[in-house]
Amino acid sequence: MADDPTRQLEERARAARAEFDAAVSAATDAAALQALRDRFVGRKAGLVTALMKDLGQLPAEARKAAGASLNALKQAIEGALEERQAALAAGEREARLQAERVDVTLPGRPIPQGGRHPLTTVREDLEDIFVAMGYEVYDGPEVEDDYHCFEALNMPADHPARDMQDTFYLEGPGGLLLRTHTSATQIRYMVENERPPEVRIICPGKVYRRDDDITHSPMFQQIEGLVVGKGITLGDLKGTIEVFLHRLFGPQYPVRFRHSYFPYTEPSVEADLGCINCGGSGCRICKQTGWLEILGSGMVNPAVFEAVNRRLGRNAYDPEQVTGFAFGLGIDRVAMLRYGIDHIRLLYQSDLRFLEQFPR
Ligand code: 2NM
Repeated sequence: MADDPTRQLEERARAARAEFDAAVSAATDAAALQALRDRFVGRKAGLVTALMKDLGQLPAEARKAAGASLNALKQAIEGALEERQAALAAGEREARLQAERVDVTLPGRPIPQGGRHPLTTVREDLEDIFVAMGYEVYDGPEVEDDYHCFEALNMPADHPARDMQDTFYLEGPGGLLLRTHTSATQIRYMVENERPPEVRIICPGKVYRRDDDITHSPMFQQIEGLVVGKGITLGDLKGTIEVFLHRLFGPQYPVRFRHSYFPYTEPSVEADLGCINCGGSGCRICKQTGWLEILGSGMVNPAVFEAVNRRLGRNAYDPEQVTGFAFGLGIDRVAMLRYGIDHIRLLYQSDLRFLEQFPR
């Protein structure tokens, strides 16, 4: 009986099944499952495959039942392998979901809220005041040429006023430089104006000078205004400046005008405001004078109109027909006065400890 080949085959099948059952639940990855597939049902060396090959040695009457039983074993093994593979895949997926779990109930990370730079706030306040008076805001390039920055403003190459506006020159052709005042842009506007001689503009922007101390920076910001037309007078200038300063700082401060000199205006007038720090009694801010120098201004020098006319090749701004007034002030200076800032560099260091002190 022990030599009965049918019994022997059944015995080998049982042993294979027992070994497989133990091994399949121990397999924990795809490689282990493939090794089991090779060992039990592999085409070349599979144990069950070998058993099937040995069916031929059985007596014919036993072959059919044994064959069916081996087929069932093969199917059971393949089914178990697939099941185990699915279970491993499900386990991996579950582990990944757990690992990548997001707690949607956690509070959000706050996004730091930015705010307006004090220079932006002041520039926009200035723009609002003049836009309300009918002015157009006009931008121009910071890189300019000698004509727009100096020559048209009645400052020929040997003019001493150029010493106060020493600037930065670009290398290369064209004689380009960084503008020292936004008047350069006002000249540009007059040259490019489609409806001369009527002008009512303000030009805010960055300007550059060879200057560097606690109240001066090599780059600072200016706003300049220009009004040109028939019958514009010094009275218009004074009224405009007084209304402007009262809207900017408050109507409680006195405004006074002093004579001054600029090559591009005649007469030239500086405007002072009663000190907003001490109310006029004298302090460190107003250098004990009770007054703050706020802006320079004047009636446009006819030489400026003539320089523009020469460039245009026609008498678009006829000095016999039109007059104008202009003014300029530093945005940095207004910001320093308004917020009590004692060093101009604070405005350009992007230090949040400084910037966060300003209203959003
Ligand atoms: C100032 C003071 C006085 C000024 C003059 C001109 C122009 F283009 F008409 F010639 N623009 N800006 C001017 C006059 C600027 O700033 C302190």
